[in-house]
Amino acid sequence: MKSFILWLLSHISHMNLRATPGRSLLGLVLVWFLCLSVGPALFSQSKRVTPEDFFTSGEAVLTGSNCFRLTTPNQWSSGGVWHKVPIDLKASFRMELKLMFGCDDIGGADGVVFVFMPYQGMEGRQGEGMGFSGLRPSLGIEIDTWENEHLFDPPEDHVAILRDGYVNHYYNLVGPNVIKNVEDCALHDLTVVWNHAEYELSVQLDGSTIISYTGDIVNEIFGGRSTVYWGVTAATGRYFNRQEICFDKIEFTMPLDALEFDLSTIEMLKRGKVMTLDEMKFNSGKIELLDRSLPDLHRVISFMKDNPHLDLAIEGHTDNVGSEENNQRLSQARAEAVAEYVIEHGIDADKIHIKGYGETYPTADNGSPDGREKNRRVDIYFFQPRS
Ligand SMILES: [Ca+2]
Ligand SMILES: [Ca+2]
Repeated sequence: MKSFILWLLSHISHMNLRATPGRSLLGLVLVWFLCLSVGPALFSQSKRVTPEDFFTSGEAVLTGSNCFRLTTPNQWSSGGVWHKVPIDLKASFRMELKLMFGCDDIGGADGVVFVFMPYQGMEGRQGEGMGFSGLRPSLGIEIDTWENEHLFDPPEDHVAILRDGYVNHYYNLVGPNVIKNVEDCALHDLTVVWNHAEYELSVQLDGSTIISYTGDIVNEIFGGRSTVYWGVTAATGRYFNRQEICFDKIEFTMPLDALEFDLSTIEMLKRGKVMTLDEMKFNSGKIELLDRSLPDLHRVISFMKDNPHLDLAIEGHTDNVGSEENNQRLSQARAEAVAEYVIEHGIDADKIHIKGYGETYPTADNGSPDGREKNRRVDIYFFQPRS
């Protein structure tokens, strides 16, 4: 559907240049209608996480390919595992993990908290604090396995959504909700879903929704800051359990216009380095942009908006299938397709310089399908125009 819309957009923009006012009006109405029907452009990315994505605090240690022990089965143990890269609450996400709460139901403690907070490297209090108490500002999803009567804990294992490091249920956002015993030596599936459009945070344990909270977390808890770190903390006190976590999968649904190049790429681009847009590929003989090219295009657009003093050079290249002449035309048309998309998204056409190089600059062997795909590419670089 999206490629169809892009195709139509590119044809309509040609139409607007050449057609009568009546037809271009029809074009605009069509664009408006299509934009309404698809809603905001989104980009989904699903990622398996690896231990290198996290750092640990306290007594947490890596124990398997994707698992960490958070606490030892000893008194006053605590540990945390934190994702190194923050997430943006302006985008929706889904995280799948597995938690082990220990083997001792009657005498085991204290529980695990899934935490969002704007700072890295802080540790909350042990025991009933579960490594979360004292972290502020913060949002926490607790799975508490020990009843502390003065905190209004129910006697059963329970879940609640907490804020600002307060583990007392008098101050919680939602809960406490009683759940079945989880101190059974087994790994339990925990899924945390943030629906940015609905402001809804929901939590599933072993496939059932156990708690959800709807609220403007960014403004009400983090004072307008949407970029936060996330991690999991756990602790023991006078009573204890071995508590573990295994990470499985993180899935992000970013609005396209929230995408940016990473910092090292931005530095490289500012220095004028030529970059091949890895995802900017084309089907053989075709000029239409593929859906998977859009995230990189939006990174280019966002870079240009942040660096208005720089111009953009777009260079199209092809493989060696077909005649040289045809490839020359094709490479020019591909560079133009990229330019059109960027211009449609608010970049001044005067700042864009396009050139097609045909098949003259291959970067890979045209003898293999992989090599040919690599050669059907678009290179870009930014430069300071002469005034
Ligand atoms: Ca229990
Ligand atoms: Ca407790």
